[in-house]
Amino acid sequence: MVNGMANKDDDINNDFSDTSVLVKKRSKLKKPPLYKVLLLNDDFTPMEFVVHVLEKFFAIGHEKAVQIMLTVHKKGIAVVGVYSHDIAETKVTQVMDYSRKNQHPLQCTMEKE
Ligand code: TYC
Repeated sequence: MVNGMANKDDDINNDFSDTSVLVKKRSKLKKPPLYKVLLLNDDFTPMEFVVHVLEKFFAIGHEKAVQIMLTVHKKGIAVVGVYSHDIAETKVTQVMDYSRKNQHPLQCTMEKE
């Protein structure tokens, strides 16, 4: 109360003693899309090099790296990680550049989840 006068809003608007229900609006913010980074098999890249790549660029431990490499070797392709667009793009570029530098034909791609 100011100057001995009641603010009309206190009575009219700031009063939830009626039967109204407050419903929280659903957020309209969308989650950013995620991208799978995929490793492809070929007949020439050494198995040890693929394991090394998985350890170096994807922070995957040795045993898990061997397991993923063998999945690609047997099935032709495997997901090695899921990331935001820019991180996935960076991983693909790092693998492709490093493989080319070491003269291996290893292929890495990304696709929207
Ligand atoms: N197939 C390869 C070999 O027999 C090994 C390999 C595994 C290559 C996974 C690529 O993404 C790959 N040497």
